[in-house]
Amino acid sequence: MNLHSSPDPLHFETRAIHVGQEPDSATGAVITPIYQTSTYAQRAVGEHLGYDYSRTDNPTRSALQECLASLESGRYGLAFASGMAAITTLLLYFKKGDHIVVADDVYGGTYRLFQRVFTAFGLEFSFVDMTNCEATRAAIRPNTRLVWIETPTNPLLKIIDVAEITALAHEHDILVGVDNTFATPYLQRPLESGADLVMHSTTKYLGGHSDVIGGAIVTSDDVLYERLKFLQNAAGAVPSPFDCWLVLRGLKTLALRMERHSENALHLAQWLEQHALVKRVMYPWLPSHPQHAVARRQMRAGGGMISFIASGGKAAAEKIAAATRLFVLAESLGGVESLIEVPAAMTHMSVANSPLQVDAGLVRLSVGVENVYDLMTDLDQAFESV
Ligand code: P1T
Repeated sequence: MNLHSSPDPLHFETRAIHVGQEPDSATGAVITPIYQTSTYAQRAVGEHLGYDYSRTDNPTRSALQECLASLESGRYGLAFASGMAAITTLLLYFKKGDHIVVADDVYGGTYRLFQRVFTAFGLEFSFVDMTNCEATRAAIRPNTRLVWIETPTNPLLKIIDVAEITALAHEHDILVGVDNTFATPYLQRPLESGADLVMHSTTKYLGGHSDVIGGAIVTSDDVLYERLKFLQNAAGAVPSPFDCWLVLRGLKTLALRMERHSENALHLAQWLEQHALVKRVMYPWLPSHPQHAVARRQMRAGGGMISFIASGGKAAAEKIAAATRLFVLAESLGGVESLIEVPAAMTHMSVANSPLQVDAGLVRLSVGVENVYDLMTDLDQAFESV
């Protein structure tokens, strides 16, 4: 099967199943083998079949990288050992004195890496509300090299207009990177809006089954790719062949899962909005969401993440999170099973006492693909514990 000679571009669902995953040329295995090897035989010194050492390249990883690139409408994919490893490798692209403008509501670990690790190496960061284009413009300095977007943001689910912020950054020759973990390429493709690179925690929806930690970067920029490919090998934060295989398997059902995650989440968000014990619901597909219009333009559906503020603050939030039976109280997101957490005390502990601090009464749901009525019944009984 030669996917590249087809006159018609294949659709997303088809590419997720086939790109980079042709039957194995040696055995005909329909599923990409797990090439669990660290090294490769050379016929003569320097004469090999394209692979010499698995930190540099591995066929299972190559399959994943090719598929990810295709799904994000990019030319090149790079896989990493975690989402944080992907961001760390990207930051090695910059040098002392470079300035990065960052969305003011990002995953707590991203904030921690920027503020508590890379500032010590001389990188400078400004955090700004990127739903406000003028505030973003004001944050740009002569030494700004990167604008870092997360949309929807974690955990407040703010929607940043990628096309608008990219146009602004490009006026100043600044690179734009988008953490597309929450939306996935099924719901939005930042490279098509002009962004220079897309990053993922493949731990989440791309893997989809809460059984792997991984990360990725996709770009179409030759210069950026060559340098990041060099850094992937030089710094060495690469995923194992088995972990690549797990993510590849997850990708095959990404489209189906994102449809159901989004359908279930919309249903629950509408129900939560009517609930007496809920002060505010944040979900991009609700008309009450402040950037609802941008979300409708930029995304295909609302995704599987909901945040809400419980009436009764911290105590109520923690009681609800401890009382669910189907929603598992745990960090992370994007798996087939539903999860519940309290960001201020869990995923976003590292932003406590910072300007990015989140409301202690905030509850975050990762809505899975279970039956939505079972999920609603579960939340309803958890609210009774308050
Ligand atoms: O956990 P890791 O694969 O290293 O990915 C980090 C990361 C990066 N970007 C976003 C938007 C994320 O949500 C994460 C990880 N987030 C969680 C573990 C969480 O519960 O929010």
